[in-house]
Amino acid sequence: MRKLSLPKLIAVAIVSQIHGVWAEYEELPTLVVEGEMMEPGTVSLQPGSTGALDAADFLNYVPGGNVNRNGPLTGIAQFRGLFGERVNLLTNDMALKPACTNAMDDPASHIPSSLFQSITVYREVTPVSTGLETIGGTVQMKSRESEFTDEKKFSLQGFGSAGYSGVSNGHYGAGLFGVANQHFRAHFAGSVERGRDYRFDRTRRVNSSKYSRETYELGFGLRGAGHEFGFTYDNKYTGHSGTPSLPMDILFDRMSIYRGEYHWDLGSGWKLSFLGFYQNANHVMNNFSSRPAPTNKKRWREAETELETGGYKFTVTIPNIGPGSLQLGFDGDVALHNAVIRNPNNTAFFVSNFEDVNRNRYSVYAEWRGEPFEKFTVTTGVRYRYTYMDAGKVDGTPARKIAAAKTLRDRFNAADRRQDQHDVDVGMNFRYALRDSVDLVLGLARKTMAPTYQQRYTWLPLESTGGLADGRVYIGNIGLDSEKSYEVVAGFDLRLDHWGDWIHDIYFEPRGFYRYINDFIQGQRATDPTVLAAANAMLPGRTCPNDPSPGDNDASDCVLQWANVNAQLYGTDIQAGLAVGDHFRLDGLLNYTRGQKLSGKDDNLYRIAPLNGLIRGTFSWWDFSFSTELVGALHQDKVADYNKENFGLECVEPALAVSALLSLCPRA
Ligand SMILES: [Cu+2]
Repeated sequence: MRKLSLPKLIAVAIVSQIHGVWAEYEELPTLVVEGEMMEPGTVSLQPGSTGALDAADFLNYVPGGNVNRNGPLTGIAQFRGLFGERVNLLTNDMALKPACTNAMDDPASHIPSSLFQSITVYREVTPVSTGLETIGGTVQMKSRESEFTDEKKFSLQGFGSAGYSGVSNGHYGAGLFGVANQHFRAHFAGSVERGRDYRFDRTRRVNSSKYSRETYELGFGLRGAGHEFGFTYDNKYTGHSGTPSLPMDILFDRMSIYRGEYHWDLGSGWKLSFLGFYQNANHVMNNFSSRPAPTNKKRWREAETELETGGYKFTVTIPNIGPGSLQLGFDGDVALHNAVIRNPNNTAFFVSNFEDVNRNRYSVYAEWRGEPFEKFTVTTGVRYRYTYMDAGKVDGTPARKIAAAKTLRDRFNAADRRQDQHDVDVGMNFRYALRDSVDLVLGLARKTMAPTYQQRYTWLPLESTGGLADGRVYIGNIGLDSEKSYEVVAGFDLRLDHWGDWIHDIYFEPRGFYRYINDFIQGQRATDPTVLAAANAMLPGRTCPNDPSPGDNDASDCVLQWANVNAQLYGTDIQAGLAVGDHFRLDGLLNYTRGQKLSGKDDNLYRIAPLNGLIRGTFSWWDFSFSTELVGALHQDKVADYNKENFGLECVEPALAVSALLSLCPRA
């Protein structure tokens, strides 16, 4: 945080986009990134000014990271090939959830980029202490807030930023105003973002890709005599915003988040900590306000979803347990989901998509960190988690008119919908300093994840998939088992101060990973005749992307049912860089992931990012810095057959883009 007498800072971002063929991206993110090592094995980026719309874009700047983008304000985190809820995404330490059944309001996009502070990922095995379910790693995102100072005297803190992007005629403004001294801090922050449909080739536009969002946040903190307390209230309103790869667009999304934390430093290494949050959200999406409405008025749909959730985490750190310290934790997280689908042209029509669905998790863990031998550090943890899930009885117009849909409803209502899951996670990381400039690293883990509520409780074949965007309809499977992942990560960190007279600050940090997932949950072609009959009656003439027999009035190849299969993922991610002379540096990333289904018919996993990388050159002089980037991705031909993924190929043509940013910052 820069301390200014008033928000004097005006950040001017000149974004020049020379070439943008990567249709999946509305704007190419352009930013100045300062890489910073937090602790060995973690990467944290702290961007300066940026042309990126939301925090999800910063995932492209961490090794192994990627974004599944379904709209300008809808990005879903992908890390080493796993995405969505498998990635434990934390926003200011909270596991926020989307209210939307298709994750239109995914937490990866929660923080507007102008209020974004940092993103952190773990490059070895993600420690079990970082979250309840960390099968796909933990991504920690932080927003800007007021900070304590070292002085008695109060000082003002501030920050302001504004920008414009040409492709969508978009503009944003954001600011933070705060006061703080050594014992007290308080702030108000807010942002506004607006943009029209993304245009390309002069006359063409992506329908619908406009966006509109307003946020504000109030926060304060107290500190003294080893105690620290903090509270924030965060409000977000998203208006008409497009999600072109999903069947509907956002009409609105209203979200409130309350967060409290307390830390007590008892001295000599003893620490107590508590974090609690409460989130509620109300969301409506439809298929007729932002995109061309279906000509058949019977096909108009509007869905309203509600979310109420909260979580807590107690930790105690005990020093001197052997040559290290032990952290014990107790955490819980409860969520209640409701969703109903309607047709504004027929007030009698309804489908209770999800009715009082609970997904509650309660967990305890122990994690030890220490240095048992010289130059050899270990982090090792074990976590037990109990997951409780249940759903209320459902109904809907199709179940009153279609015999097969009635059977599905009655079957669902008669089933034992309550499910209890007991799972154990283990994670271990070893780091050995082979030489002053070389660390060897090794991580081993077993991680688990209980099914999502969509995977269990989608009772009619519908496109409620948490944002898969594959154009298929899915039916749930109440009896699904938890996923079990067995993971190994290995690599090294090479760091050299100097190489010759000119080259310095050199780093080269590759990692290789392999993961076998037992009971991996994905869609399989539905075979249940009742499900297929219901789909045919509900969706007459339904075709889906790459339907092998379009127009045959047979929905069966568009209907998938969630199932446990076995899968493996492996790959590598590398980050490297060096500085030349006093003013120039080069940094780069390279990511490769391969995902395969192993049980049944051979297949690739869905939506795995292709081989991709970036190279960034930065020229700094006085307080100016100028960066230019080269972003590239290869064609992805290892696509999933179960949902005929080759439909999306034109979105991953080889892309080459150069972007530039000039940022002007005052001396700190
Ligand atoms: Cu939605």
